[in-house]
Amino acid sequence: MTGERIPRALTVAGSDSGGGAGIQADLKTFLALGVYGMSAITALTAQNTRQVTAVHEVPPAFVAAQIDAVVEDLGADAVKTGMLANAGIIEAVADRVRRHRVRRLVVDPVMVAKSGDPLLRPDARDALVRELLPLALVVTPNLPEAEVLVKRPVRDRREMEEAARALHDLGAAVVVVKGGHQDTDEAADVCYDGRTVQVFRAPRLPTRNTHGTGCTFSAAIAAWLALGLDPAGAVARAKAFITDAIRQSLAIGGGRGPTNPGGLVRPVRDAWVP
Ligand code: PXL
Repeated sequence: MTGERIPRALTVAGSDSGGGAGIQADLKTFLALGVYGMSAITALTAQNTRQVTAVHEVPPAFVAAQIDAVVEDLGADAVKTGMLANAGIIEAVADRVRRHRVRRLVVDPVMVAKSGDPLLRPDARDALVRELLPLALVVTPNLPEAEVLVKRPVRDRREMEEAARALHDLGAAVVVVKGGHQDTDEAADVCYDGRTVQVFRAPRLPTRNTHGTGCTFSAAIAAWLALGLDPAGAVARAKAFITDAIRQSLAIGGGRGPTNPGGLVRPVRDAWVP
């Protein structure tokens, strides 16, 4: 393949040394969906399935340099953001998104790891709302993140819909409030595009190995946008992809094991194993 026809996606996110979340999950997802993946790393986390033991934040100017390097040469059909760590990095990323006129931006407003460890400084929440939401084509908060962003409880379907409308009013074109943290038999996500509310449903799967779920989901949306789908089509297919990745999640490590975006790639390996 040459040039323009190769779909390319960039993740601007943190590194998870355990390989289950962050840029590692994103790049695996891009690969599984046939999209060329690139990364601008915002922070290093020393992390496993149990906990985050250390965080090393990258200077904002170096995050910007990574984005410039890849966008000015390789180009990006879609960009996603994950862990952004602090307000300085958020401002640098927003500046680059504006400067490079990134249109297909997926913002995953990452705040805490599955282990409960913080991934965004609390004083950076306002910067996320002010700087990045207005640039987002799609934003994908889970329930605790939605509550922080709209500053009120988000528990049931009605409150999810209200939060989606509020986040749309704050500037995000399409809002997906994810129902994974609900205590229901289904994992139902509420999607609002400024006109209609759509609900994307999947069965709740009986596993505790869901480390990396949000990263994999938002990366899959970015991949499908890079492949040319509209936001609703990208979200629908990403929902199916994350459900499969959770179904094939891996019971490794002593804590919450990772989702498996590579699950569908395994038949290729199996074909080569003697
Ligand atoms: O799932 C959120 C997330 C994002 N980015 C990094 C992470 C995690 C969760 O552990 O480690 C780097």
